[in-house]
Amino acid sequence: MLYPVMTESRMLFDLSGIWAFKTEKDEGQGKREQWYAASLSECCTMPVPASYNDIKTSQELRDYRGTVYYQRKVAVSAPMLAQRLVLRCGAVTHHAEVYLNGVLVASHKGGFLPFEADITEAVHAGDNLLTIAVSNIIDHTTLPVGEQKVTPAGRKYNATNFDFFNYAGITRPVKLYTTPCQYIRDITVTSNVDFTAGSADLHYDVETCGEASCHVEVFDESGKLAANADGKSGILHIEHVRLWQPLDAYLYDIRVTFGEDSYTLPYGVRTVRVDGYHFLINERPFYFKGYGKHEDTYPNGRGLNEAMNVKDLALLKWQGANSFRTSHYPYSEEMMRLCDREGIVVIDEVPAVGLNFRMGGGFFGASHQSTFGAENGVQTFEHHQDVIRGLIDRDKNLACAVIWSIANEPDSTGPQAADYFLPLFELAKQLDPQKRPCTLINVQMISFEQEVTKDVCDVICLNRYYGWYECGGDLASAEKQMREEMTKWASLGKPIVFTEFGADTVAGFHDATPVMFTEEYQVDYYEMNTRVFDDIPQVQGEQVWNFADFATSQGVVRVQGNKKGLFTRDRKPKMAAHFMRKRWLNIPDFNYKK
Ligand code: GCB
Repeated sequence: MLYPVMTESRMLFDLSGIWAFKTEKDEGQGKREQWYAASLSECCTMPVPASYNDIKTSQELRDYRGTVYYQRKVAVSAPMLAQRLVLRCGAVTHHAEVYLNGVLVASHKGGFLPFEADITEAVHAGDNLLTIAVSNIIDHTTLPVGEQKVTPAGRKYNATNFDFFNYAGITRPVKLYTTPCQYIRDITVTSNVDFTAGSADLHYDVETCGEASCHVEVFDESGKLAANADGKSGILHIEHVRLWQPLDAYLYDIRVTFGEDSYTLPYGVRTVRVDGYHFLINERPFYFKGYGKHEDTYPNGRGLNEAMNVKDLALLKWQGANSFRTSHYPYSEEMMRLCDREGIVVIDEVPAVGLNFRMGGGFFGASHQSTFGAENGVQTFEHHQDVIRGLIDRDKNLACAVIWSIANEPDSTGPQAADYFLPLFELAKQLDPQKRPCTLINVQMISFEQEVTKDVCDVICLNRYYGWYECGGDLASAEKQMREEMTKWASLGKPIVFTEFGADTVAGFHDATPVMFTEEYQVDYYEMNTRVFDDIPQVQGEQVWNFADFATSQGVVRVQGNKKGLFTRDRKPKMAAHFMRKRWLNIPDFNYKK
């Protein structure tokens, strides 16, 4: 799916701004009263994009469960009507119904991927009424997974089966764009690099609608033509290719012309593959240094915050890091394009979190029950396939995306789990034109012996909390146990990346002896963990949990949110941020472990 851009043939309108907003008094009220058919009455203001939860002050809105309505007028001019007109939502969390002039033009399930609707026939000149109904309901059929529950006081609520606040709303930009009626629908590019000759062959494939001739040109960053070809698919040969490298990004512009339509795709040329226990980027062993993150800022919630995205990457570079994981859902296209431009390496994750009723349920709010059981278990398989399709379709051309993560910490043990996950790995492999490595993020509770995906994971990704959930406050025992477990994983001979390890730390808590929750303990925790990593050749990366403190649902294990950040929620470094900075500045991006 192409990201909407302005070209000489395409107009682009960003509908970000203040929209009218209204919550329902009881379930289904909006539909019953057809709120989408006329201007909303008794509504309030709401920014788009943003999660709505923290924008006002009431607990009612913060903890709202159900459907809300967003509305605005969209003035359409004659030049827009002369073309094909598309409405595109970057992400609406978690379900959207989009109405134009009272008519349903799109509905979409899943809160973290884009969708669009051709509205050429549905608009007219002048003002059009655009309404988006947004539901935040999570249950056994959604990703992430949740459960519908009722408080003792009788309030229905979303019980999350995951450790982040269930932010909702129109969280990414809503845009209108035009194309000629014969248009470019999609572009797919893969590359073969000849490292000896210093050249590359880019295989391209243009999906179009209509009949016209197709021409493709590649420009380097100075605007010089590097290659060109005719036809909807073919090969573009680039001499003296400049590769996209971690922290040294280089993006070519691939300009496709099809009849009257044109589209420019930024594209980084790089290769990625696993060789033994090395993770090779451009044939050199890469060492992952970085974080699990969240899209989480105040008061935007999960709403796109481009200033913070740029800031976060600046802090990442300041720390000597080179990568992060999009835990636990696909991040905005804007962030991914930024990573492509800045050379940040990304483990790209689908929103498959909470698939672990048997073990996680009670901890975050949902119930303990059989994860894949026919009656009460997750019913997400089809949707899981959809989000894998959607993510690969969206990010397939990005150089920054180097691994697909199929799920975070699922109940990946037993034959039912194998039946569920193995086909998903196959699907990702089959869909990805670049055939990137795939992984599943293993939770500490699923042992080496139990893990059913370890043979199909190209990279072993482990979330481990030795010294926190396991042997908290006793780092000597934690270290002993961790070393014992690691001998098993190392025996696989595959690259191992620690995708989570961390300790809750309240900024400003100090003690002369390292006590849990103090900044001193967080430093000691990281010191112990990284000492173990350094002793194991197969460990090819470390991503701390978490980049910054973040919002969660309330509970006795969370102190105004999860406090495992190296940075506070407003991005001030804790002592451990300086510790990791010192460490990472001394670890090269390539060839750390021979
Ligand atoms: C995990 C989860 C992550 C939590 C983290 C924690 O294993 O993957 O979502 O936030 O632990 O802090 O407990």
